[in-house]
Amino acid sequence: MKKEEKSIDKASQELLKIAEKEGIDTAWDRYEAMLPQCGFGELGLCCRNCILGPCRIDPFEEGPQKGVCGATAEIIAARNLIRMIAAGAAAHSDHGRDVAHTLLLAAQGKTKGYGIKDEEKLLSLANELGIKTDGRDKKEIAKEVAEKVFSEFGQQHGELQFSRRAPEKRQALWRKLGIMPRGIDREIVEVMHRTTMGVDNDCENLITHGMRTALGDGWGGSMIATELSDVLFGTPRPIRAKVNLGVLKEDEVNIVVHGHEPTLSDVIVAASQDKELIELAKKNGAKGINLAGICCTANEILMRHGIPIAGNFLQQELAITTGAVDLMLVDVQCIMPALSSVAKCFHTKLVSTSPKAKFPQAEHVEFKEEEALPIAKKIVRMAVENFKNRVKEKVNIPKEKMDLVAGFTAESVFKFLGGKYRATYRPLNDAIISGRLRGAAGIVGCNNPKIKHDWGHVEMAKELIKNDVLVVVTGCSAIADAKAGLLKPESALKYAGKGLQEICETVGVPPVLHVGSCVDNSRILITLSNVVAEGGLGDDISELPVAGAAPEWMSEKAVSIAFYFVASGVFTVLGSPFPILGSKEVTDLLTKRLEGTVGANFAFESDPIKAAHLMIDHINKKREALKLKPMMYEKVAAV
Ligand code: NFS
Ligand code: SF4
Repeated sequence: MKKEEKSIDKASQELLKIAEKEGIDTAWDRYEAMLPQCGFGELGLCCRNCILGPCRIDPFEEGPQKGVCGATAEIIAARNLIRMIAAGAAAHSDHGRDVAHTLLLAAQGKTKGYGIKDEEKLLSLANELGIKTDGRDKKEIAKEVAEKVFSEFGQQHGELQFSRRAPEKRQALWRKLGIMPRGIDREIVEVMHRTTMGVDNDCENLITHGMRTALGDGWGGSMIATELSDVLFGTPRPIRAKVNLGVLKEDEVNIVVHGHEPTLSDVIVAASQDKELIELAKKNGAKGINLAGICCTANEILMRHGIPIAGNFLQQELAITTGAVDLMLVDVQCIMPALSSVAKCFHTKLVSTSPKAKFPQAEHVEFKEEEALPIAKKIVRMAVENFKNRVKEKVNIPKEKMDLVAGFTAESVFKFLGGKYRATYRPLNDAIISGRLRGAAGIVGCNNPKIKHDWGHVEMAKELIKNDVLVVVTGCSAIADAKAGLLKPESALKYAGKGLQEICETVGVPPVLHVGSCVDNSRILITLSNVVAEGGLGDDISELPVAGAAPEWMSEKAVSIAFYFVASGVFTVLGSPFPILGSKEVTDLLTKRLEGTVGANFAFESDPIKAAHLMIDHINKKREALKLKPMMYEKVAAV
């Protein structure tokens, strides 16, 4: 593979050249070495769930069609898929649990480094959760909020609190279908039970429970992570910042934080601004301390502090390859085990911090919320002290960096659209109803060397905004678009259709709105519910002219996200198919029949332009069903 075929991003291309010269393996090389990848695995036809096996079903129908226990392709593919949902939901939800734990400690005054930043949000959450607020101390309220939220994880019956935010019609449908989540952990455990040897052997029944589990992520674990992070670290507001490897600085100590949980990254922001440590950096010959992020933890501190982003998932090894990173600290999720060997080629210190995620060759500095700030300072000091070990000749920082605006939320975007004094979705709904906006789309998820880096995200976003579809983005997708300049308000003039352009100009927002990390996909669910509640566009999410996509997905977390969107009624297109194509029945269920139950299907399409048009067609279909006006600026095709 030539470097131009690996990534559309110039900075990444440049570093891939250096990696090749220096003999450093990257994910692209390891992917090529892995080819051809296992066909059974790709199609979802292998099973290791018991030791009668491992078993595999022959897709050409010449060899065995059943596992030793008698499991068919249908059973095996569905079981494997919902185990992916369970893992993804567990990752998001455990993150949410940790944020709740931090809130509890902060409320008890047991932490160094955290407080309650958004009191207004704390109070509104307390009201929603039925917790008294009148005349009470905010710490007492926060304690009760944290305890209430904790109980949602282990709850055995009833319904998750935040599921009430969904339109009533949707809630009723979930109850009717038996997919209203009861407790976050309970649904995940039940996936493991149902998929162990000899339990649930009906692929439709398995997928149905998969949806319930995913809903427990989207309207449970992830939403808890987002809401409580806003309380603890502040609700984001529109903010300017910079993105790409060019944000690293030749003359400063460069610290890169990588992973997911804002509990760590937020306090590192504070430590990196510590006067004493900055003085120490200067004594060591650096001009200052420069902090940048990779992956979702980067999005967390970008949204709340405007900290620059060094790159997305496929740039983690490349960041170290610049030779300019003095310390990379990681917590959990999406951290390639390969990082330790790349770091060995440079002076870069790799520091792991979570008891849940250790790396044999990294230094481990365990992070504890109780001692957050002192630990963060210790790590920053390690970086400062490592600056002198940087080898000048090995430093290659690409020039590329791009301006962006981020920090949109379900609360702030539409405060914006409604003008300064009105927090209302009316203008957004009206823009859709009048045909100025066609609809909206969420593009989310990862990078994957199977698809040219960033190309899937950027081309899809461009095609959608060209067709007057407002785009909201999260995770590594947001970082891809940011690097391509799509998160600048000016990009509306360059790329957006006339209707969307008018809206962006009036309100001063970019045509692609960055709403946060992957757990912040919950902000999209809230936004969709608010749009329904505002009125004029039907009474369920499945009636809205909206669609979702994950063009470069790779993580199990993306499977859970995709499922909670579809189960909430949003048509969702994936760049790579789920590993289920070996089962005709499961494929048929997911791509054709789910619409009959939950009101939305999946589609698989690797070409981002074609995928965008699947979304546009879907949006048009929904506009027609709602009998909305024709698009304002669309020429009627000549007969
Ligand atoms: Ni989401 Fe974030 Fe990126 Fe994918 Fe990984 S960082 S939680 S999983 S790779 S978008
Ligand atoms: Fe094979 Fe069935 Fe055991 Fe899976 S559960 S490994 S298909 S015998």
